[in-house]
Amino acid sequence: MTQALIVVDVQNDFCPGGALAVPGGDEVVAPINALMDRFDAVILTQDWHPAGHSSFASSHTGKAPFETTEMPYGTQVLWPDHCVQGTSGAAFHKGLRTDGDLIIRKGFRPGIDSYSGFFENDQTTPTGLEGYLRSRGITGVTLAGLATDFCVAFTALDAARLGFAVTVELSACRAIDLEGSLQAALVQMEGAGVVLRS
Ligand code: VGL
Ligand code: ZN
Repeated sequence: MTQALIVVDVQNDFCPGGALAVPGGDEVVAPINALMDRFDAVILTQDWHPAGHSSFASSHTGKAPFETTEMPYGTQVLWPDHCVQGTSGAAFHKGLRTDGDLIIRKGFRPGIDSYSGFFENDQTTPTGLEGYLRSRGITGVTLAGLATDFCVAFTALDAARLGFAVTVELSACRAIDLEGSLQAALVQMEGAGVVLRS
């Protein structure tokens, strides 16, 4: 089996001091760097929003971060402004190895968020990652990065649905954990056949 490591959103805004800091977010850097050499391919995802993105609470009058709103594609959590294209918050953590094969950007369409590296939150608009993996003959993916309960989980669930063998390296992930979202994500991933490694 040809195996890819997918490194999810290890960016400054998700690390301590960032706009949407995930507790312990920077602790994933060293284990992820160490994992990279064990894979046939290394792909990094990068959350990459235009200013004024529709997933930002600041784009919705009367809304605060971590409240939700209804979008045409379903319920959307509203976030603090984060990972704005070209800003230091959108850059990868400075300690992260970026000598991977592909960087896939997501969340760049103003009206739609994209947690998964495969499909945007309407679950139909593709990023192109599936085609890349298939044309390289990759059949198994291992995921690590930020955040366990959002972008890692959505990417894992899409990968499983697409027929890839999926492992999540939990020790190289950290969660946001909004109102039980971590536990819910773990249950969903297990139900989808994702191997959760601690
Ligand atoms: C993420 C919320 C908003 C993530 C990205 O990387 O998990 N979470 N944008
Ligand atoms: Zn985002």
